[in-house]
Amino acid sequence: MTLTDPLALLDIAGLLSDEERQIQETVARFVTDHIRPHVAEWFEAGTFPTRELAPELGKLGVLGMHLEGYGCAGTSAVAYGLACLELEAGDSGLRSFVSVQGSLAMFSIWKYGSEEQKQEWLPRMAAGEAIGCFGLTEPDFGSDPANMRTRAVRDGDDWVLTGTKMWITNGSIADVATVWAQTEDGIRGFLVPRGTPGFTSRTIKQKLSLRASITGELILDEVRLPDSARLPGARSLGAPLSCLNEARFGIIFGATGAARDCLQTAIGYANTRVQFDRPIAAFQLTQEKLADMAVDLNTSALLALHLGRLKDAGSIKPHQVSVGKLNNVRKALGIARQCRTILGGSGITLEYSPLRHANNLESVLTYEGTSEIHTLVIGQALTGHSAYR
Ligand code: TGC
Ligand code: FAD
Repeated sequence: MTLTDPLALLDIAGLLSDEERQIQETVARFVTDHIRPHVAEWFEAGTFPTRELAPELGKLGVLGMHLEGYGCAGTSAVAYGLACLELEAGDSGLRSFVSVQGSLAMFSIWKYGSEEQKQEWLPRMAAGEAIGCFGLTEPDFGSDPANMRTRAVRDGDDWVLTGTKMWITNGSIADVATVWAQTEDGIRGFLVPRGTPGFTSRTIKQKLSLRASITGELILDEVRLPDSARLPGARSLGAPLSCLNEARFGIIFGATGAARDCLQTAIGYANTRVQFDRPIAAFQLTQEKLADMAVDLNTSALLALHLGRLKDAGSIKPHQVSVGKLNNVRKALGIARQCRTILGGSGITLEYSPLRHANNLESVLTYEGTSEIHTLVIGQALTGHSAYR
């Protein structure tokens, strides 16, 4: 007997409901039909066909899928996680698009927006007709957003925003940006529609990672906005950080999908590649690699599922999300690199997925809180001491 799916080793699918399995299969089919045939080409060209794919992803129902109302599907957190797993098995850039749209841009409006803001943006964003981005990071403040320089100053009834946001997924194509800025009263969030005078963006080029994803810089030069553009419910740094919990949660599952794709590819290759008159899969050293990776992959998937169940029960804590993000991305990156070794020279081309995934996972290790930051979050939970500054 051979296992075609390395996650079958522990029969993790047996822990899912019929509905969860169905959603996972539907997303997996979408990725097989719409993403796998093209993704290497997009990666090589450094492009992502956002405008074409977004409505398709909207029809699939994955944009803001775990949110209730406003055209969103309102699925469980586990179902959302499984969708992320299948999307990232295709490419981290695809999962990034869906994470940023649903868990950062839409979630910030859904959680902190006014009823008018929700009505204006959420249905169109769920359908993939409008694209959002989330601007927290700045050129000089990544891990430490509390010190951001972007300022929003009151001028009569308006706000005037000035500052720069860096490394913003979908930044140069988004129809609306959720922008976080310092005010006299602490950090606040603003919705900045594309075309607002003083608001410009540019695409960041020459990336070696997450090439099938658009990453941009936002420049706000005295952007004047009415008070109705402010997210009324967002009153401190806790607001953007709470959005990060949502996207980090998706990454916990997503990274596992990238790792599964690598391992599946490596097992397939090892069974057909013959050296010294035997398939390389028959060598003990190869089997040790495969077994170690399968153990890591399956424990990552169990951790993801456990955290998903906690989230669905409404009891998940931010430091628990950090455990999942730290472990599962680190393990996925290790698996992707090890799978590349099994592919030998063929492993350095785009014909096979592991090195593409490994390159992508370098970004995933850094964004949404670096591995060092998540280590410190866990350290603080264990000791009570904050060691960031
Ligand atoms: P600190 O004093 O600890 O906290 C400030 C306030 O925030 C609360 N808080 C949280 N609330 C909800 N969820 C969390 N995860 C939270 N973490 C903290 C905290 O309780 C406090 O509330 P209050 O009421 O007392 O004011 O803040 P700090 O300045 O010491 O920083 C803590 C630290 C380092 C953990 C935080 O700054 C951090 O997470 N830094 C990492 C930044 C980051 O992850 N950036 C991500 C940008 S978005 C992105 O990367 C998108 S990639 C998307 C893609 O393409 O998929
Ligand atoms: P820095 O914070 O400068 O960190 C550099 C190094 O120092 C890291 O190893 C870090 O762990 C370490 N370090 C920092 N502080 C400490 C400390 N206290 N103790 C120990 N080590 C420390 N941001 C958004 O707002 N929206 C987006 O959509 C978005 N998309 C992104 C897409 C991509 C492809 C990438 C690469 C990034 C994206 N980001 C986005 C930004 C991302 O969140 C930041 O890159 C990340 O938070 C780290 O910030 P930094 O790059 O400024 O690194």
